[in-house]
This record gives sequence, C-alpha cells and structure tokens, in this order.
Amino acid sequence: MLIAITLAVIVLASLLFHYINPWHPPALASNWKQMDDTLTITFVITGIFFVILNLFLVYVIWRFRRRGSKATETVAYQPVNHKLERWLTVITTVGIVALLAPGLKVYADYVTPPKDALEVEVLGSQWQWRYRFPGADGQLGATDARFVTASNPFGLDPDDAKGQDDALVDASELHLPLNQPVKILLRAHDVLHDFYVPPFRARMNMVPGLVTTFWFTPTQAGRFEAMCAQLCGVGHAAMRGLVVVEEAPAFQAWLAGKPSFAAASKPAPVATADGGSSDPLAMGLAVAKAKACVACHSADGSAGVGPSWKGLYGKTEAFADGSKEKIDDAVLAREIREPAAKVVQGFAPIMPKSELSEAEVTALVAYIRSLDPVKN
Ligand SMILES: [Cu+2]
Repeated sequence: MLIAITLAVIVLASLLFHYINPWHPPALASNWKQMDDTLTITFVITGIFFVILNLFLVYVIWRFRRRGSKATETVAYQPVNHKLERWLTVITTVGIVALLAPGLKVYADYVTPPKDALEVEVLGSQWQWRYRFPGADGQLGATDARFVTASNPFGLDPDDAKGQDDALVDASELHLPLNQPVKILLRAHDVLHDFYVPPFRARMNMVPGLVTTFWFTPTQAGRFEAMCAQLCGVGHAAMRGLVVVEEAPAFQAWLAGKPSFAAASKPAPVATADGGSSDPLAMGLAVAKAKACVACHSADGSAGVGPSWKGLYGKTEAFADGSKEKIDDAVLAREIREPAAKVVQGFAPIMPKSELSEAEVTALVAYIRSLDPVKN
C-alpha cells in the first residue's frame, strides 16, 4: 500500500511541478515554432501515458491488495491473451508514430534552407567561435584542413578565387540581419562542438572533418547569447558567443568592417578585433578577446581555467616543475608563445598555442601589466 501511495504522490507532485515551476524556455526569436510544437506533442503524449500508467498501477495495487491473513483468492494464470496484445500493439504503434513523425518532418524542414538564405559559416575550436561570410560573389571559398595555420584559422584555400573576398570574423560576436533566412554551415577544428542559441530553438553538432548545416530566420532584433552545447574540454563553459540581430543596413555596415580573406592574409601591421588601434592597451584587450584568452583568464581576480591576470604581473609564481619566477614581460611573452614549456603550479597544461605576431604579444603583455596599477 505504501508503494501505491508513493506512486500517487509522485504523479500529483509531477503535475503540480509542471504548472508552478519557474523555469520556462526563453521567448522564441526565430521561425522555429515547430520545434516547440514538436516538444509539446512529445511532452503531452508521454505525460498522459505517465499519469495513466502510474494511476492504473495504484488502482491495481489497491484493488488486489491482500485482505486479512488468510487470503483465499487465487490468481488466474493467463499466459496468452491475443486480444490484449493486439490492442497494446496498435496503441503503442500509434503512440510511437505520433512521437516520431512530427520530428522527422520538422528535421527535414530544418536542414532544407530556402533559396534566398544568407550563408554563414561558424567555426568552432577550443574554446572560441569564428564566423565567415561570402563576399560579393555570394559564394564561400573552398577550405581544407591542410591550409589551417595561425594566420589562416579558417583553412581557406589561398588559390581559390571564390574565397578571396570572403569576410572573416575572428571574434565571438556574430551579427545577422533581421527577418532574413540564414543558412548556417558548421565546422570544428579539434573536437565536437555545438552551436546553440536557445531563443532560436536551433542547434547542431559541429564535427571535425564534416560540414553540418541548418537554417533559421531571426524574427526578433536583439542580442542573444550563443553557447557551445557539447562538452568540449575544460574551457567548455567559457565557450560563449553573441549573436546580434539587427536591421539590414546596420548589419551591412558591421559586415563591411570585416576584412576579406585577401586583406587578412596580407602581412598587415596587426589585425585586431576592433579593426586596429594605436593604443597598446586597447589593442592588448582586443587581442585577448579575439584569441579567446579571456575565456580562461579573468581580469578581475575571479577563478578560471587559467591563472587570473589581476595581480599576476610582478608576482613570484611557482611552476609545476618546482621552480619559481617573477612574472615580468619576458616570462609573460614566453608563456604566451610556448604555453607548454612551463606551467603555473595548480593548473592543467592545457593552454593551446596561438601564434601571435610580435606586436600582438607586446600589446597583450602591456595589457596584462596594466591590470596591476600598483606594480605598473
Ligand atoms: Cu565547444
């Protein structure tokens, strides 16, 4: 009887929780209301069966409980009941079809973009986002893993004419035009990632060696957080991006400020996320953001995957090999260039090597030094 009461309480509590719980998905900001509808269908069907089956069990436990110490009822032995089996088969089939069919239909729509969709490539790597738009020719250039270098993170084929005008966004912020269908092409450098913007109800795994795709139309202007939805390593939680949906003219103005592949591959002074700045501190901060250093190193002393930069400069730091060093320009520059050479004690040797130019290293070191005005 205790089991029957417990089951009844679980059913009641589940229903109650559903109606009063404070967690709801964020407001829909894309065309994919079908995603919500599919979830609702699944939820309603499984919810109805959950309630019916559990209450049936409660009834059976109560109805056929043992009465008194000398129970006389005998149990009927009925190994086969074709009629019941037929009914269960039919009901289960209908239930499974109702659960699966809407999802198949929506998925087919989800990977079939309209013809006028704007193509955008999203490139994931540990632990940052990059984006690429086709240039005036409307076509993305060919890529290959063998072309990937620090100065060509997208791995664009230097000999492909179509790629020369591709606009490259070497930062985590992506802008998209409002009410324009967008075809997202996803690639990953290293491990599985997953580009996910919850209000768009759209996401897809990014698989090294493959290009995966989906489409959506942003229907609300605003700023939406993008996150990686595959556990992709120790910096996973910091793998965040931003999608800014705005009117077409504002989007075009933003896109016009992004360098083409041809321009980016010319030996330029310094390519920074803010489009180039002569202020070394601003440049250092821009480098820190563009190279995703800030994903692991905080500037305010809060704990992160790597040592915080606040108070780091001038400090005597212990290293995993047992040595101690005072953090100065030379040590910082070495750590940036060869992160695996010496690792600060208490931290995992996981910092990826990102080849920065001399000017970028100098700017980054100046920025880190500036975070400690006392010792500066
Ligand atoms: Cu990731």
